[in-house]
Amino acid sequence: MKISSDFYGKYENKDIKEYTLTNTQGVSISAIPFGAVLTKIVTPDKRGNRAAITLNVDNIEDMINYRPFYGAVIGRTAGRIAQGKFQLSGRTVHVDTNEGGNQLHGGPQGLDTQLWAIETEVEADGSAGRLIFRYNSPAGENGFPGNMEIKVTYTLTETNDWIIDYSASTDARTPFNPTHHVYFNLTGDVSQSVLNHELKLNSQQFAPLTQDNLPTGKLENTEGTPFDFSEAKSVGEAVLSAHPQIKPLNGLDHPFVIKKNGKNKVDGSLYDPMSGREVQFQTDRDSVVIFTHNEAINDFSIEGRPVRQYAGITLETQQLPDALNQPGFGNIVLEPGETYQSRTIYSFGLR
Ligand code: G6D
Repeated sequence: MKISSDFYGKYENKDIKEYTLTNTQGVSISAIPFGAVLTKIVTPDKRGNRAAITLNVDNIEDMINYRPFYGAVIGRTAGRIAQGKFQLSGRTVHVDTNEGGNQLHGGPQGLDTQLWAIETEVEADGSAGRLIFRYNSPAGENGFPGNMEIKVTYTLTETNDWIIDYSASTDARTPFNPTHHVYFNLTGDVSQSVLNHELKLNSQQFAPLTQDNLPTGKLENTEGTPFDFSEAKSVGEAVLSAHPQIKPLNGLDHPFVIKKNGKNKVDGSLYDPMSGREVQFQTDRDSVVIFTHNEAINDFSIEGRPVRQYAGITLETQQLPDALNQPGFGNIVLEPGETYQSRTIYSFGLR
């Protein structure tokens, strides 16, 4: 395991470095302290050709100006909070809104817009390397109560696992439901779409959305619908369907409830038959939001090329979005004295 660092860009007059962990299998992950943004994952395909398998902007300016969330840590709460409000300890909390009167992905100054402290570490036996990010989010930031200490660790192992560990504490009751917004494109070429990727999910229920992309609060069975990924099938088969939950969005942007099948079991996988690359994931969270990058983007380019529709797909593990306002979606409130802890593992392989 090797760690290297290089100049990436400037933020508020500070030099921002990009840190890269590279294992002896030719897999590497890179990230920067701004937003704890994962700037690249490189893996070999079945012919041994290494290429980036994630969707990432080219520079910090595009991250700041357009905030596409590519590769960023999302929080304090992932997804949307309806009307930017919720009940907590018997009162209504109003948080800062940033999308049509709702709060999206932690608000206008979400965790993806903050400068994190970074430390690096390599296991003495070389079996793993770590990028450790820390950020203290003050009470009132984006309208949330509680001073929070947040730590996110990216570990790359010699067995090709990328492990994301989140831990956090607060000095006042506050919601916390972070996720990671990595987009995968396993072709290694972002000018290709992900529609031929095969997705498998250990899920039998999804959360339908309102017109504002908020969960309606219901959970529906996937069986017999395009949302059924219990057997691997192409992303395109779902995305291009005429289903009333899919057609208006031009694709998927839906939470899937993960059916728990014990510890250390795979919760889902994404496979690209052309390159042979596969990503399997496992998580201790209850759901995964699958977003298929349903629009082309003209605001910025990647390596000089426009960003096409379906350029990537997310596997955003989290508790169900808008849980604060949806009875039955679970409790995401962190108590003072408690330590929040969660883990998601993405494992890279070939078939
Ligand atoms: C998330 O669910 C949301 C999308 O609606 C949003 O557009 C994207 O992040 C940036 O996955």
